[in-house]
Amino acid sequence: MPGREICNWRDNKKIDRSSVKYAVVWKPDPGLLASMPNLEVIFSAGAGVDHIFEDTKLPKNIPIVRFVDPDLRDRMSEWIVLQCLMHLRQQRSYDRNQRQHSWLELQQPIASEVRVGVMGLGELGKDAALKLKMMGFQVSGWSRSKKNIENIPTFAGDNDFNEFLCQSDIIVNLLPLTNKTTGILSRDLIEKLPQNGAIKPVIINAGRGGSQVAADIITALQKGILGGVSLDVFEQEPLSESSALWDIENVILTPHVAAVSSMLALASYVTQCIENYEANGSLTNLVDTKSGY
Ligand code: NDP
Ligand code: OXD
Repeated sequence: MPGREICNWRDNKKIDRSSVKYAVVWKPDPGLLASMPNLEVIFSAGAGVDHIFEDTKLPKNIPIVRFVDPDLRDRMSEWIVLQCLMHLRQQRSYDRNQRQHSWLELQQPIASEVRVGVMGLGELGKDAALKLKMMGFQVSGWSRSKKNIENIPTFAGDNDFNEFLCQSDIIVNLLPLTNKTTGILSRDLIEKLPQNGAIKPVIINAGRGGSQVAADIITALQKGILGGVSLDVFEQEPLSESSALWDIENVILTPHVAAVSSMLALASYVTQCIENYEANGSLTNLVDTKSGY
């Protein structure tokens, strides 16, 4: 953005705070945004905005814009499809067998025998659902408001939740972290997943760690109620070295990298948003502070 001063807060904390009009943030220091009296727009450097709402001094009435971009979407769908295939094709078992030099064929369902339920049908969930469908999985989705997606049955709200869970062998969580979604991946949910599917129930979480109850997941894995999990996000990040999750068979862990924001894509997105805002006052992908996403 030629002619405009751009500061990295971490490098230059002496910056005149009253000169800041736009802030692009990821886990901002509490109170930092409130100390900028002329701030007009807050941009989240990621799709999620829970990291902004954690600031108890967050100024009210300043619009918050989420990061929505094909680059982020495609990265997330790559990770989700990969995880579904890892569990479908029992890749962890083949890895173990390889280490033991064991030539052993495992019984193999095909994707069309496996039902995947995607929680959250927003920018990321919808794309993941469509790409899983393309791979042959039986895909359905659940969101707050009802969606119409071709060839994908959809469920909405609390009333449909149990019906949605009962027909999902693999649960993919792409919900934002809000009051309503905190702890949703719990024993209660796990017990509703079918035990008679082509594979044992699997949970895949790339939404937020606060949505999963790790202790319930660990117990369900140990009891064989869950067949496996893939977790990219954790209530506490980095995940504690002492967490039992690291060593459980068929647990796939990644360090919050399912879809990392590309700085190039983010810069070009924010530039475009600021240009539109200054040209006609309009902002897209605005966060609804009431619902928290
Ligand atoms: P969106 O806001 O576009 O979509 C959110 C979806 O969740 C919507 O379909 C919404 O329903 C649904 N939803 C929200 N609350 C509820 C609820 N209480 N019950 C049912 N459905 C609900 O978000 P994105 O798709 O862009 O991103 C989703 C999340 O993914 C982010 O918030 C972030 O936490 C996570 N993320 C993780 C990354 C990683 O690397 N691990 C990277 C990027 C994002 P409705 O459509 O009706 O509003
Ligand atoms: C995001 C993230 O919200 O990377 O974009 O978690």
